[in-house]
Amino acid sequence: MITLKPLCKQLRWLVLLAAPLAGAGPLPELIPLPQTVEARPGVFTLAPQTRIVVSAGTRDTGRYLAAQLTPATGYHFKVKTTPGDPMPAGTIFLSINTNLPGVGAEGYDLSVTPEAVTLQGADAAGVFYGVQTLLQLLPPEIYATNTAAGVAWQAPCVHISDQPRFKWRGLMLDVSRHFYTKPEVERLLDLMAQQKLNTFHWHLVDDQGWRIEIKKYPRLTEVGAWRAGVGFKLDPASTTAYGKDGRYGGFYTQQDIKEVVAYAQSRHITIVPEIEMPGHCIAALAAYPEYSCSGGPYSIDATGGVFHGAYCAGNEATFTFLAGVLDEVMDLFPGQYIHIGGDEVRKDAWRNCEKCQERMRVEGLKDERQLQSYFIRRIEKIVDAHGHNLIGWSEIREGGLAPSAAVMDWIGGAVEAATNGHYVVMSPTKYGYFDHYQSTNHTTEPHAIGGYLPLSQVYAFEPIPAKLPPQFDAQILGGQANLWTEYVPNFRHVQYMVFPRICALSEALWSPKDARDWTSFQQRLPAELARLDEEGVNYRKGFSE
Ligand code: TNX
Repeated sequence: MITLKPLCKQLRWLVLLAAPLAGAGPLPELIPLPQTVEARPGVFTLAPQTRIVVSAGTRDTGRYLAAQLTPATGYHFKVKTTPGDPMPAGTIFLSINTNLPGVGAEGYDLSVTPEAVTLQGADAAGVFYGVQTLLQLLPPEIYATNTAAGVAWQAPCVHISDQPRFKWRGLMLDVSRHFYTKPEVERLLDLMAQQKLNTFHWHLVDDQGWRIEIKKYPRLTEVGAWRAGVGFKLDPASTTAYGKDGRYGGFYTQQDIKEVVAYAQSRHITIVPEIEMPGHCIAALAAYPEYSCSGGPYSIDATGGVFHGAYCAGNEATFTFLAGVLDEVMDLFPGQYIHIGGDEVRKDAWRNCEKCQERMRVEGLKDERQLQSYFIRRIEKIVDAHGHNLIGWSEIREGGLAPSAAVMDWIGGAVEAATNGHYVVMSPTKYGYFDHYQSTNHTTEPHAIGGYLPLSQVYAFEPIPAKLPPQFDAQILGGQANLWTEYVPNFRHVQYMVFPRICALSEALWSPKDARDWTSFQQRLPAELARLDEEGVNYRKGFSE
């Protein structure tokens, strides 16, 4: 009988002999592709005694790394400020170095050698993104939620120098059409951070539901957060978001919001809250019909029809109400931008409203488009006075764009806004609408709103508009994808719509333009899908379209 012991010894010897002789291996399969990657010979091995050594500004990320490594390895890594004497083999050093050559904000320099991992970030976010890359260098099982036995926790030796191309790398989630719980939102933030995205646009209110507690106006959530059923002709069993009384819905308390904001911050994600106005506001009007032109009544209807409701632009009380709402929202969200919607405002109600018409006469506004501009400018003053900036959908340009506003372009206007000195975030329907189908064969897909957005097309997303004169490139902050959720009634389904398209988005927003290559992306994707498998993400299979 052959005993295993001598065989193991022999193998170990072979490995030791082979390691220094072997040349650098193939390039690691990273998404998004870093700015530069240089493969070097050898491997770094995680061992139970591996230490994470942190210096000023990197302790949180050190702890985050230790926490990420524990479930799969079963090791509890020490996070220390000194390496210890003697320095144990396999130390991971995290530090901030503001003078890294060729590396700017959110960038990092990562050097993996057989003895140590040295990760320097240009700032705290850079260290965090370097950690994401380090995790990708390890076997995919590192993402497992339970101890993975028999895995050699090795990372290939490399030198990586990396930084993002764009500073706004976003994803929008609509929690109005369907509601997702706080842990689900936090899970999405985790997954976004792994893709090096840094902006979560939280579409908190719309016609079908108001999802944020506003203490001054409690009916917004008492009434506005609930509707008779799941709606949109969906199977009632497709969701679990039912209240005790059987109504469909839910909302986040202000305490919830604070916790989600902190959770996002620890993952270097800024949350941009969206409070829709002057349209897409039926849920608010169901609670407070006095801020509409007609006085109501309104009820929340989720049949997927077209809505005609808008806040009354002639009534001063409307602005008092919205200022009260925004005051609380701005206290909760520390980020620069407050999104006020502004899309698809049906002007019928304003046309038939005496107060709105009177407002137009007094202010010298020649049509309802200018009344929309007046509305947004008034809100802009409220937002600016609190030290934030306003951002809104393409339509906020109607009737003249508010002076300090940024535009989120979904149906055009980026070039005009950018050349006039406004900041712009690109989220064109053609490349960034994750509510669209992932295949032309609808029989194999869950029912979606329509459209067709395959992975290859997301990958082709170029945020700088072709027609923009290059001197205005810096006005384009970046881009994002939007997940509208009329037909996405649960969080597993959210994952299905987001993954793997978010991987293509990530590379479009992070990697150098010239480095992008669809063939190479397809070759690297299976490794990413293996990571998603380990962490139990419900991504769409069959990604070749
Ligand atoms: C348009 S995109 C909307 C949303 C819908 C979406 C469906 C935008 C600013 N508004 O209210 O959910 O189409 O694709």
